[in-house]
Parts: sequence; structure tokens; C-alpha cells
Amino acid sequence: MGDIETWRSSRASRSAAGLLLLTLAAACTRDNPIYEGSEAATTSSGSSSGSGSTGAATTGGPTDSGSATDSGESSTGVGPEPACGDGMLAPRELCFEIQLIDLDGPAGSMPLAVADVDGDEIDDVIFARPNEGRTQVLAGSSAGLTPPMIDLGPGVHAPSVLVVSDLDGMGVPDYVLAGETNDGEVLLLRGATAPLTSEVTLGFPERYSGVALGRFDEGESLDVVVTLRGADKLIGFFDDGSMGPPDIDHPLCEGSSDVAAGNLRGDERLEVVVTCAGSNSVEVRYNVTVELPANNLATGMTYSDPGPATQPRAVALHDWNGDERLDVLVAREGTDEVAIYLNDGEGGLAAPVAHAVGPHPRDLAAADFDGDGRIDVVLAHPGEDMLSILRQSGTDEAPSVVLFPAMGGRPWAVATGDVNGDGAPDVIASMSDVPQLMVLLSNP
Ligand SMILES: [Ca+2]
Ligand SMILES: [Ca+2]
Ligand SMILES: [Ca+2]
Ligand SMILES: [Ca+2]
Repeated sequence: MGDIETWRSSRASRSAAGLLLLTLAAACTRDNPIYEGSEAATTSSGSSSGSGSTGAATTGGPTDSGSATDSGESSTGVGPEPACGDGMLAPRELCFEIQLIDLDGPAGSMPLAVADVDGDEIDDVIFARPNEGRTQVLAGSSAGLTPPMIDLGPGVHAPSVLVVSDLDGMGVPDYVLAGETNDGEVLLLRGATAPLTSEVTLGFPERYSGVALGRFDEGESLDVVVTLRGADKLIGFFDDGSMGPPDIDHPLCEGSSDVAAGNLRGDERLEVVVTCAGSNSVEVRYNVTVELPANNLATGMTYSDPGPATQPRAVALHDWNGDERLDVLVAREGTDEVAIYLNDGEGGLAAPVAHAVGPHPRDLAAADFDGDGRIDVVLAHPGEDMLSILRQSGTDEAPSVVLFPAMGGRPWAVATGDVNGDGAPDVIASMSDVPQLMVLLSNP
């Protein structure tokens, strides 16, 4: 495995503004290992804090007060090296300004998604509030996420999955919110901006574990596939967003936990990738035709995720190695790793390569956070109050890991998007033990 570094802050301050409590800090790391070894996983500060606002000031090591330092890094180039805080975007810089946003209401596990809800070409963050039955939006701006909080309307009691896209092709992002069905919770589909489009509720006697959107048929609109944890079933709604009875209903591997859709074979049809933590396996299901027979996504390949109880959970599809084919990125909750299943060029997957990250990753998202043209992965580690970023190094080097203490909360879900419109991907995490969002703005 590569180096493990811990993030450290160089300045911290905060100010209250209504519902918002912003805590600002700058984080910077280049190729400058600060902490190596597996015990880095225990270095998060403020982990015993019950409040989202107390950990921030103490987070970080004894660093310089200036934000533009790259301490200990020898300069081999001509002139000053680019550094965090200098306003320049340089490859291999991993720089963040942290926003902590306190929400009203009780804490709880908040699924979140990123989309431009208000049409200003800056990404916004949509999140569901458990126990309150509300879904809310914070709009992105040049300053990051800014109030006011916008209520989208009803949510579900115990939301577990939230995905956002323009389902009906009307030019407005819609959202699908899957709740746990123990209390008769349902799946909602609605437009994310007023006037709301149709709301559809679907009840299943099982818990939703994953939702993915994609165009599986010939219709113009996006389609929805859902994994049901209790029944280990894959169901799909392919008919133009109307969400009638499922068009497909197939058994899945045991303990299904997440689903992603993407074009693995480079043809006109989307594949579906499902993780099954209960049986340590990853399944690829193939779409046999765009003409909607009921056996779509019925068959495919099952890959044993090797190792003792890897518990593959969150999954995302990105081109990890730059060959223009989608690869499968899996967070192994059981073995504290990210498994990379490279696309074999035939739509199948090569044997996975595992990279150690922080403990028990529950969620992941991917983007090029350090501007070197290679995809990086951010993970949420609720049990350790931290995020970690696995970033690729040179082509022949192992990826390295940077650990980010979460400043007093337990990151439950993580997403990426550009919420300040500067072109650099930012990170948004929701906390489960405090009503708080954590935003990492790239390249301050
Ligand atoms: Ca926006
Ligand atoms: Ca690839
Ligand atoms: Ca990168
Ligand atoms: Ca940005």
C-alpha cells in the first residue's frame, strides 16, 4: 500500500449566521507524508465530542499559521512551488477549505446527492432528514453552500437512499428517495423545484438498499433500478418515469447493499453493478436489449469479492485507469479497503486490486480532487469520525491515502460536485450523530 497521510488544518475560525455555523479551515497536502502506518486511522480528533462545533478548533497538528506552506517539501523546480492558498491550481495539490453547516432539527443518517437544482450552473446539495420527513436543499454559490435552507417538501421517516437526476426529461432535476419500509415508508419521485412534478409512492415490504438511474430502454426519460435488501431483489421501472408496476423483478446475491448503473461494454445499453455485503460478491447484470423484455438485467456475472468477509458495500463506476472504459470501485466495509475492478474490455471485470483506506468505509464518491487527471476516491468512515481520500499517484506507484478528521461528527454519506462553481470538485458529507453537513471546498 502507499503512504497514509493525515490532513492538518492551518487556520480555523467560525461565525454563526442563522441556521448556519461555518467553520473555516484550510487543509493542504502535497506529496509530503505526515503520518505513516495503520495507526493513522486512530488520529481523528474530537471523536468523543457530542457537538459538531467543538472539534474544529483543535483539529490539526502543530502547523504553520499560514495556509500556503508545504513544510518539509524540498523544492526542485525553478521559483516558488505552487501551494495551497496561492490561488493557483497545480496538479497534485490537495487543498480544501472546510465548511461545517449546522442544521436545525434532530440528528440522523442523512442520504445526500448533488445536482444543480436551481439552474444557476452551480451544484447544489439535496439531503433527506430522518425522523422529520423532510427533504432539503442548500444552494451552491461562489462562496460554497449558502442559506437559506430550502424545503423540497415531504420526505420519508427513515430515508436510506437519495438519487437525483432529470428523470422525466423536463429539464428539472427530480429525486428518488428510498426509505426503509418497516413503517410503511415508500419511494418518492418528484421534481426538485416548484412546481413539483408528480409524486409517486411505491411500497415494498423490504428495505431499499440502493437506487440507480439510467436509460435502460428506448424511451427518452431515465429509468430507475432499485435493490431490496431484505428480499435480495433487483427491480426496475423502465417506462418513462411513471413508476408503475416494476418491469423487472430478479433475484440477487445475498445481502445486496448498493447498485450503480453504467455502460461497461461501450455499446448502447447500460449495465448494472450490484454489491452484496452479505455474500461478499459483486454482480454485473447485462441489459440484453433496449426493447424491454422482462429478462433484462436477469443474467450476468457474479464475482466473488475475495478475502475474509470483505463486505463490499458502496459501489461507483468511474474510469479508474484512464482507458475510457468504466471500472468498478467498491468500498469494502469489512476489510477497510477500496477494491478496484478494472474493466476487461469485454464488459467483464478483471480480478480486483485492493487498496487500504480508513476503517470500515460506508460510502464513497469519486472525482479528480488533486487535479492530476486521475480519478481519486473519497470515503466516509462513520465509526472513526473521518473521511479518507485514496488518490492515484504516478502510473507505476501505489495510490496513497489522506485521512481527514471529521471535526466532531460521524460522516455517514459522501458525495462530490462543484458547489462553488470554480470548476474543481468539492466533497460534501453528512453526519449521522450531529445534524451537520461537512463541505470540503477544493483549491481554496
Ligand atoms: Ca445551483
Ligand atoms: Ca477503465
Ligand atoms: Ca487525482
Ligand atoms: Ca469547487
